[in-house]
Amino acid sequence: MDRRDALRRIAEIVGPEGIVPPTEAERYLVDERRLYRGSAALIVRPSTVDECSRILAICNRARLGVVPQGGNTGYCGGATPFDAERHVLVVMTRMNRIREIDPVGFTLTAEAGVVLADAQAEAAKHGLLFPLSMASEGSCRIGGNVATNAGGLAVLRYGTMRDLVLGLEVVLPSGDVLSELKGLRKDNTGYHLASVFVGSEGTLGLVTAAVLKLFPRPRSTETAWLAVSSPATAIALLGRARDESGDRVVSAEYVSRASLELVLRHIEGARDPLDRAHEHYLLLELASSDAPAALREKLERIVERAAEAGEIVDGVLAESGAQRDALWRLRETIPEAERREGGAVKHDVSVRISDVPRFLALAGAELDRIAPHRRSVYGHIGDGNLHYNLLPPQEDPFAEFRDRWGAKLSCAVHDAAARLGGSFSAEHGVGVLKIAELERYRSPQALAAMAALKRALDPNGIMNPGKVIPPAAFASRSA
Ligand code: 2HG
Ligand code: ZN
Repeated sequence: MDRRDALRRIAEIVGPEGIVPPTEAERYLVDERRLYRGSAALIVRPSTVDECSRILAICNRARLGVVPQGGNTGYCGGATPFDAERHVLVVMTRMNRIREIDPVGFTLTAEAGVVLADAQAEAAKHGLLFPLSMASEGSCRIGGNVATNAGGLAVLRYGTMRDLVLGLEVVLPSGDVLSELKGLRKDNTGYHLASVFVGSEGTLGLVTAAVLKLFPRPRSTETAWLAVSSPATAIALLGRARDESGDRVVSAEYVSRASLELVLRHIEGARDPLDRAHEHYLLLELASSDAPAALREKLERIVERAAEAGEIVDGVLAESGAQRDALWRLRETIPEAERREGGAVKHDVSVRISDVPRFLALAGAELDRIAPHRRSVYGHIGDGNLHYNLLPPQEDPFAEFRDRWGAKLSCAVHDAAARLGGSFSAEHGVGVLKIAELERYRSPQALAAMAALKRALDPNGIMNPGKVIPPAAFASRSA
């Protein structure tokens, strides 16, 4: 089948409602961070699994690339098409049905285009919790969460998306539909195929639906904004809180003074909850099915003991839902504040939790040798995952700083993580942005295994071409 013929047939399959006209293409072709401006031969929004299956079968025959996209909130260009002749961008937003909720089995079956916040709200309607949570939850979609193995703010307690997926429905590159939506808690019948697709960033198949794990909804939540003497004490405090609360900690987010200052400067209504400035903060949240007073008492006791041990220098406990929201806003708007400051060279590293202080010392010393910069360090310290973001010295233009120093600085940050056995991408994935890092930091054995998997499931290389797998590892036959 020739290219034009294939594109015409795909357009017929989705019908006029499923075609994105060129006048509306911009929002799908430019990524969240505005790092890339892509191009595609066709942008379609299918509305059924059957349509997806027929589209992929045609692309496979005509050797057209298929680029899946959910909410387009990714950080690494993984959902951007890059070929105006041969890439079909498949936007999943019309497939947004919640197919089933099973309150006895604690599961929810959602299509790929369901907005994360809508899945959370549906669970809440039934008195249940879907715990995946992040600043982009109002626009990111379940399919993208699966494809990138999304992390976010409650991983410490509930795990990443991989831990929350019980099964998937996936359209394979051939157009065949792999349907594994049984929602079983136990099923050791050969390979766990869903796991292969979680985090594969659309390079192996098109995720169309997922069975997700739900949890009992906590009856009480307590939140504290604590100034700590160092990141090491933040970790000690987290250990204490987990232990003394009976493992009720849901989130432990580190915020450096520099990051908070960006928020105070750029985010309307943001104010420092403490009277004096401190270098390091921990946003700690506990949740449980205890009565609210009991959980509050637990948190107060933890804070008291931590203060006695010198771990906490100052702090506030949220007294209301509104205050809790205000504290979270200080953490969640850091990326927006960085953007308004002019931009940052961003990193998403992880190390073992106990190695976080060593990582900070190693990376800091190395960066000081390379170039003058400002650091905005924050993130999910409870997962050993920090966003170690670098800004130019005040008044210097960001673009110049990025072009001159970005690559060197990033290499130093990633090398520091690698020296401690850490990761260069803890939760944002690889996409197109971090392929060189994948080649540099993952072992030849791991790269070969990934390429073998790719060739086995997608022999014509049509799925999200040019993403994740380094071109050298998958040289031939790609779309
Ligand atoms: C967060 O934790 C996100 O806020 C974004 O993962 C991190 O913008 C960033 O560097
Ligand atoms: Zn993050």
